[in-house]
Amino acid sequence: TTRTSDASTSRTTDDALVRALARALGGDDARVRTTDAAMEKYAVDWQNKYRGRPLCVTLPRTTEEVRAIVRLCAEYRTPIVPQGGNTGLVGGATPTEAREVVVCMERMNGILSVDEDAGCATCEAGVVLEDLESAVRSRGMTVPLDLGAKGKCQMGGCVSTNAGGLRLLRYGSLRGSVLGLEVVLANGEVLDLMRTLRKDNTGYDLKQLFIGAEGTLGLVTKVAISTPRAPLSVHVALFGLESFAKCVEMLKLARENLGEVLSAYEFFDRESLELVLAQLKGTRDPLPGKPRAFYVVVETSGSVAKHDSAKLKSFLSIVRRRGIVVDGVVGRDEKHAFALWTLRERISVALKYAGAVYKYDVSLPTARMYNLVTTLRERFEPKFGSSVKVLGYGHLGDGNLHLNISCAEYDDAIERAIEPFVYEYVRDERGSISAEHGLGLMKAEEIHYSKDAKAVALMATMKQTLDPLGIMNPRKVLPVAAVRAAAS
Ligand code: FAD
Ligand code: 2HG
Ligand code: ZN
Repeated sequence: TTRTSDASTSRTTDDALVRALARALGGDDARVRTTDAAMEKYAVDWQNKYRGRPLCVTLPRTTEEVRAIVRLCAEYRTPIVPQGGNTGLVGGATPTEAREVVVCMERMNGILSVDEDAGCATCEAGVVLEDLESAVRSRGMTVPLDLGAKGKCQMGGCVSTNAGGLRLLRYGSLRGSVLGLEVVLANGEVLDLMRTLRKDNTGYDLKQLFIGAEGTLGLVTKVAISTPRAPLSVHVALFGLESFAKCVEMLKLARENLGEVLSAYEFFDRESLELVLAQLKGTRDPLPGKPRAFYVVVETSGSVAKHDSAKLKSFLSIVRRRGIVVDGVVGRDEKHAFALWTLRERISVALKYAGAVYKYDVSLPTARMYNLVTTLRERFEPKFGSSVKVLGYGHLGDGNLHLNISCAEYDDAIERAIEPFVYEYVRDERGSISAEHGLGLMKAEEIHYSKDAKAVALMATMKQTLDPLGIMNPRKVLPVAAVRAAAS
């Protein structure tokens, strides 16, 4: 255990730590927050589902200050919760009840370099994704990552969750795009892996350990990322289809016929569209008339508009001729394309407005992906009727389903109907219980559904090596028992 059990000793120690942290951050009250009001936005997650009671919230400005915080927390055996934009969906950035020190990176938001020749950028971990995108866009480049939370999520948070998002189909995962990292380790040392090389085969690729580690192995303080040329021509089309099988059939045809210009292939079901239309002002049914069971957003990105639109046109005529799509619409201009994208990108925001939501982010064999949604609907219908809505949408081109169960309030009976059923279903399909959001607090104890015991034990050994005191984001990612076993 990292904390003493005696309450008064514990309080005295806590006070001493807070005072030491305040000194380390130059006595700036705004950067070591201790009141409930000042800590509120760091104590609760984006969905309002997870809440903790942190000892304090620290807002370092430099790597040196991060080092000082980590060293003090190690000295006082007090857990650290790294936090970026706090948009994570699995409770990974939320403190627990254990009086932890939140280290929020929002003040480390400097863009350090943008290199057009090499096609890469370096920045501090607290840079907001959209700010980095604007900075590189002005030089004709783009960040190979885009997601609905771009206005708030930070580069350090995205790296730490290995966020996937809407461009993964085009640019691959962050594991390929991140070129370098600077990390403050649990003992307060700085691990300098800040290179911008495309190729570097000197030993183990240590930065990969921190990509997707959800703050359990160290604190990411700087990021180097490749920034490809921004596409000169972008087209967006939205299709209405009658069955999920047709969405899958069309994906194959899109890969075949759009080839190198295909940059996104996203789907959502009618239930998702209805929720967006009901919850988000200014949204309109893209294909008014007969409701379709499924919608697919196809995006192309290339360098010659004429060439790309000719390809899209020919693709449209193929899918129409074969009776795969019922109808569709092509974005007339940037504004229209943006409106089409909104229908897909803002489903999670609409869900948040609609009440409580149980979220599952799974990888499954593409062709059978939607069976999980229909199976759950059948499970819910007799018991809960229409009070519980089951929605399916996601990154179809990446085999990633977002299964969301929306209801008025969180309810144990509903949760019991979902879990462990969903996890067992995914295990039996040899899928993954976390395609892109991570395990965080929500799924730390469920990792065994996707990883065997040996893999989990090896992860715990790595955790023990890098964080022997167990102060880096405890109870996240790995089961408590596995971490304990590795420590003994
Ligand atoms: P946080 O939520 O603050 O933290 C996430 C995790 O990383 C936590 O475990 C935290 O402890 C750790 N962490 C944060 N910063 C650091 C750091 N500097 N060093 C070490 N650890 C750190 N995800 C996708 O993959 N694809 C999507 O399409 C997508 N869309 C989203 C849309 C919306 C509207 C929302 C709200 C979320 C979405 N997400 C998506 C979830 C996704 O995980 C986050 O948006 C993003 O990756 C988290 O960044 P953040 O800065 O908010 O991190
Ligand atoms: C998306 O792709 C995000 O929209 C969020 O990953 C998914 O809220 C969700 O379940
Ligand atoms: Zn997603």
